[in-house]
Amino acid sequence: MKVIYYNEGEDNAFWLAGLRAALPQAEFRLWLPGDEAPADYALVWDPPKNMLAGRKGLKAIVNLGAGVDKLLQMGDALPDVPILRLEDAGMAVQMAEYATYAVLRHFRRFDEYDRQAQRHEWQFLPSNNKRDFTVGIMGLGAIGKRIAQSLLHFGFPVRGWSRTRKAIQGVHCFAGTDGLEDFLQDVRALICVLPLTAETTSILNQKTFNKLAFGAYLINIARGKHLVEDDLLAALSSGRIAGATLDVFQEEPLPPGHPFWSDPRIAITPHMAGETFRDDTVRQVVEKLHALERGEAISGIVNRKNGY
Ligand code: NDP
Ligand code: OXD
Repeated sequence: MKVIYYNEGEDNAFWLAGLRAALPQAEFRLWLPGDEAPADYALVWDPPKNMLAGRKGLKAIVNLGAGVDKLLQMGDALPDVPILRLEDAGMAVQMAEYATYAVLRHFRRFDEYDRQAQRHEWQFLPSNNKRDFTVGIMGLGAIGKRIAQSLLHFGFPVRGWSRTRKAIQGVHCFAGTDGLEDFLQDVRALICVLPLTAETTSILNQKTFNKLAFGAYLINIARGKHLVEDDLLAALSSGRIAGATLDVFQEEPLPPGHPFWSDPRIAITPHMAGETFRDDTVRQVVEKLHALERGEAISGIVNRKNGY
């Protein structure tokens, strides 16, 4: 089995060593521009277009991440073979840690206590009532479900929204465009963990914010293009949104001088909510390659029409 590999921004020697150790019978090679030699599989994260465009003989493409938005931007240039994506692969627990921390920080008013402490002020603030503090999760896939479990553990009322209806114990589930308005109604903290598709682009906009409880909190850990950044700035000015924790941005790295940097109500992290750990990823990729070779049914196949 011949496998070409391209993993933007990662330590290739480290990753290739892990892949070769886990699947010694395969020939893994780092793809370099001009390499048109045959390959059965391509393992990729953010590959240059000419790695895959027009390539013949591939059996499948494996995306070394959860989101396939960048890959699918290649459109018809992508070979017409199955595209597989990572499912959890160690990311879900990290995303749950991140989202839960952000919800708790806002719920327990830690940012306000921090600001008081900076002013050497010792003062109790009225606590939020958990029963009224509904958390809404947009996206109930591998990651959204894990986030829901984590928040349920702390006793939050949890709502979830997906494209097709789900039944998850303890979670009030909503589905589809028709279910969006009811899902958003009175939500106090909104977490976005949707894939970026034609339907979900710019979904975090003024209309969405207006449906939430006044003074709601926003957590976007999906993609920057889900958020209309000017609408967030306006909602912060009016008080409709009290604050936000953002891991992803329209432009990454977030440009110097971007208004988000200087707004104390916005917590910023550099797209680190769910790191792609090598060993979890290698384990999952090897399982998927084995299943493909044996012609077995496999999960995590991207539906190109749906965009995820
Ligand atoms: P999944 O494909 O497992 O889940 C996606 C969820 O979104 C599903 O519940 C799906 O509904 C729902 N969904 C998709 N389209 C719509 C729509 N139009 N309306 C309502 N719901 C919709 O993805 P993952 O949970 O693995 O990952 C989600 C995203 O998180 C990734 O695409 C990526 O962009 C982002 N991510 C970010 C990371 C970071 O470090 N910041 C790390 C990892 C992922 P249904 O269940 O009906 O299919
Ligand atoms: C992913 C990511 O989609 O890291 O895997 O953003």
